[in-house]
Amino acid sequence: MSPLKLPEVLADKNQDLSSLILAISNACIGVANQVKNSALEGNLGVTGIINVQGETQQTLDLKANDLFVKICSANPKLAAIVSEEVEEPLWLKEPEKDDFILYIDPLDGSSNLNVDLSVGSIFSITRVGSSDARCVLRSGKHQLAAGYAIYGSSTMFVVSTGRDVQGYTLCVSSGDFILTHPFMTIPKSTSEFAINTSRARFWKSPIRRYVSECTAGEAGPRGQDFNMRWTASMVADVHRILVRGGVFLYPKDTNNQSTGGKIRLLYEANPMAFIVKAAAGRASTGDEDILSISPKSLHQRTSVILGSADEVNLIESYH
Ligand code: AFP
Repeated sequence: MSPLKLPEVLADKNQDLSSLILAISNACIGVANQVKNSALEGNLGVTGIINVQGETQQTLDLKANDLFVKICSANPKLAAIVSEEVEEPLWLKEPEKDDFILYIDPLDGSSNLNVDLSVGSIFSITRVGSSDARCVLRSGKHQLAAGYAIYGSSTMFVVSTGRDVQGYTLCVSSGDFILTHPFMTIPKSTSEFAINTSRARFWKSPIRRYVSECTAGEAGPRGQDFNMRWTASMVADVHRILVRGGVFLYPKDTNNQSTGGKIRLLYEANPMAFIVKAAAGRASTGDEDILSISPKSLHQRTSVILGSADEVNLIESYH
């Protein structure tokens, strides 16, 4: 049997949703090319513009955003796009029942670009709200589909419509996404964690306790040695967790308390929480399920602890 391609797997699903997912996958192929050619085309480096997050935009952040908008806005059922790079929602039409809203982080981990490390794109899709069609502040429970592309040693597109998670690898010669990682499942337990330890002095006691117990190794309370990885791209860290297990932590700490954390809720935490849950993992703030958070603002940030279920349960119990 020949290997399945993305359109074949989506063929028996909701046609409107499938065609939007296919448009997103095409945008990701375009972004993969932008990333690969960035040094040759003079696209490395910053624009000089500070985005709504107060962060310096990289040239490719904007180019990737423009590509998503160009390709996805041709979809007749897409009413609005919410992007990390744009302050307000981009309305494409008067929203109608059954239309979609697309949330994107067009290029996650873009500080990795100049050093040739993995970056990615993250997306989430909901329907427009039934009571207020122009309200894009929808909790993660309303997601119909979510996924990411990772631009690493290969380009992969990982997508979930809620029941399972399927991973496709871009075939460089044909330009097709081929199903290479069917039914991705996060192992329940792990001995690997991911956190930026340079922030240790800001951590609150539950995180301090968890990490110190892991680093105590076999002689400590966990009775086993742990490994640590941090790539500064959530896509790359979550992808590793989907493939071999682990836990990712970007907690609210005493330094980012006023903003609620670092990771953006609508286009980073929600889609990753949706995927992780569909892959048998868990995603929490430490105090509550990420998918239950009612967003108050478009670029809201949140605490994120996600990955192997046993570890997330343990960290939650420390809160
Ligand atoms: P960008 O999308 O602005 O590049 O941010 C990436 C990110 O939000 C997330 O992907 C990483 O896990 C995190 O930042 C890394 O943050 P630190 O640089 O604080 O470790």
